[in-house]
Amino acid sequence: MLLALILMGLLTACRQSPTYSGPPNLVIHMLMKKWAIVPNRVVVPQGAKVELIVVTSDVEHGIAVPGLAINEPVQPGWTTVVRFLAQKPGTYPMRCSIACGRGHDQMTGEVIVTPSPPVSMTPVHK
Ligand SMILES: [Cu+2]
Repeated sequence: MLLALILMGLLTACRQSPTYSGPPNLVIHMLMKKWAIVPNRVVVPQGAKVELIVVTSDVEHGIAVPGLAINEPVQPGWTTVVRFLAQKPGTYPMRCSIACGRGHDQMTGEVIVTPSPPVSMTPVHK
């Protein structure tokens, strides 16, 4: 049983998106429900350490952002925490990854990573 848990942990770690150490600097709460992702547009600046805290208000859904290597189940009664480093500017389509019923295909959105300001405008933290 313990071994199974360890193996599951390893498998989870292997398919995670680029993560980071320390606390996030952006925490975004998200709700999945029949049949929407709220908010369906998440805008983060390049370089941000992002934490998505995702819950469902009805059945099991899945939060997937293939371009950021994110795909995690979101189960009733549980909170799914997804961490990623917003490395590359762009628009990343987001969708539900678990067939949840009639309106499953409507459960879409996007994560937008906006370019960071020019180097000269970036505050220096050393
Ligand atoms: Cu779904």
